Amino acid sequence: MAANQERTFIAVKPDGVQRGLVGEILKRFEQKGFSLVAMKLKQAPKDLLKQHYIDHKDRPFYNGLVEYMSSGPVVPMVWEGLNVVKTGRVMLGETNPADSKPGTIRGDFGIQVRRNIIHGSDSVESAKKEIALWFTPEELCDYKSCANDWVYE
Ligand code: DAT
Ligand code: MG
Repeated sequence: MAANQERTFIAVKPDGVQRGLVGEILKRFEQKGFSLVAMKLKQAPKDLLKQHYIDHKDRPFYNGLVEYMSSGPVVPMVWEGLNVVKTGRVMLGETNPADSKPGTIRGDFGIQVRRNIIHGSDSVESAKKEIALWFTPEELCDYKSCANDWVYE
């Protein structure tokens, strides 16, 4: 796999959808130069959310997190590009919006950790797992953006 074909899983959470931030978030990833590989609007079943956050199953906030994530539709998506996992996390900000710098999504639009607007994979390995959990292979589009020749040298 070419380095600029790294993929990450990003999801606008129910608060981000309800607050009309989907377009803003798409805009930031598009303008950065990353390529959209897949996207949908989905009312996620609790089983899927429990699996998505399985690493947190023993944390006190796990049940509340699953409730929040199932409280409305989410917008799962897959973005592709050089170092997209790490750069995506930088664009999101810290887990707690209170610790997130202005200019990041959580820093610009959120206040509390339980309403932090957006999810992003924390490693290439977890991105692979999350993409497989939320999308079928057929839903992932393989194409080369015509902008790539200008985004990359
Ligand atoms: P991130 O979403 O930045 O990867 P995480 O994986 O540590 O953060 O936690 C997953 C989500 O759980 C996070 O986006 C919001 C929620 N969360 C994390 N820490 C929490 C806490 N102390 N209290 C309540 N919710 C928390
Ligand atoms: Mg995480």
